[in-house]
Amino acid sequence: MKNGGRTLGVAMIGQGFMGRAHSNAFLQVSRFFDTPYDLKMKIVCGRDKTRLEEMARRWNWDETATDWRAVLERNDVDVVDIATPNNLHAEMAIAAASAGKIVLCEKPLARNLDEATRMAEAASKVPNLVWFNYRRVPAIGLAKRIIDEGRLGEIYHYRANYLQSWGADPHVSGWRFNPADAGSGATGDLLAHLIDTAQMLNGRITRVCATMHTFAPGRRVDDAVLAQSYFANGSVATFEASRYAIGLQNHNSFEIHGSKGMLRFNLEDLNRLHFLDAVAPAHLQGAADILVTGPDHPYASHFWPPGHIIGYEHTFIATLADFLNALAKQDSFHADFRDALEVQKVLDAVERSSEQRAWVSL
Ligand code: NAI
Ligand code: SOE
Repeated sequence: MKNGGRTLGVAMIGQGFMGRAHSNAFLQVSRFFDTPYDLKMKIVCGRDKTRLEEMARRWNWDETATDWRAVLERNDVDVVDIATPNNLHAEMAIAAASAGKIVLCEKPLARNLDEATRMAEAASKVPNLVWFNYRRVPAIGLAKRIIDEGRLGEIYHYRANYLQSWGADPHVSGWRFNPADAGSGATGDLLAHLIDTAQMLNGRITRVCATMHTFAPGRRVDDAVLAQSYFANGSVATFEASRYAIGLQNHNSFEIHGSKGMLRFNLEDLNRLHFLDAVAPAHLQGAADILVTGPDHPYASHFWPPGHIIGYEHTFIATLADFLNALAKQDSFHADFRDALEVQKVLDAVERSSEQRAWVSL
């Protein structure tokens, strides 16, 4: 923390995968970044008291609670972080925003467009963040810089895949397979990330034509989704997200082709970005394999010396650091609830397109 910073009391709801990733970010942010606030990890909130106490001990939370509504009434809680299944995001975020708290929420923002619209409206009155953490992968930040510098020229193709395989296990279960809890399957879970990254890098999506598919007999959410799209800048896209991509575990990737070059990224090798400069002399052309750990790369000065690679958890730390700095300066922060609402509009169009077997305009 920089001298003279204010203290923010944090309460986090949810003690699963994201509960751990966020706890780590709250703990680490001021170790890697100068932050304008001192974060106090006040309360971790969930349903299982025994597991909560173990979680609090391990991750340094002061207290535990099983009633998240009571937590919102506390004056020593300034920030409410929502890391629960998708069905709880709307109720919790709207209540937290109505209580005047700073609201952080996991993706997808909601189960559907109606919930997302109400959430964005409620959160418009308070500082807010959505954990689209892949925006803070340094290589994706560098991709954004390369595009903004005009080094790809006119964009022709945007191609992105989020390919996992755990859904193909016939014994797998949990809230992600219940439409009432999750909203959708691969669409809300994985395509949401692809759309957020795509709209950040390449602008607004204007039309989609999609197919959602379920492989597992009796399963009520989609296992895979395929979508063709147009962007406002005239480029065309294909997106594919699957939980049945046997052989791949967390293959979140994109390739972008423009008149002056190409970019290629894969989260399973997250420290690297491939860039082909098509303006270079023909005999020198070939994709450069850039190790995005500095110097002069996003976040590099905050983590380790050049060549000392970072991991998944750093994307949450960097997201939080950017948010706190924007909050102190009263700057806008992205991705916020409005950005996530724009993602939800695309997901809604994807669902309608798949149902109607037709192109849908946004
Ligand atoms: P999880 O199943 O590991 O954890 C969910 C937690 O919510 C559990 O601790 C559960 O006890 C708690 N919970 C459920 N109902 C509750 C209630 N009524 N009150 C309080 N706590 C309750 O799920 P995971 O993977 O952590 O996912 C949570 C959210 O994070 C989802 O929205 C998911 O889409 C998102 N997510 C985002 C990721 C990212 O890349 N940004 C990665 C993984 C998940
Ligand atoms: C599971 O499919 C999951 O954990 C998603 O919920 C996350 O959003 C994604 O980042 C990784 O995979």
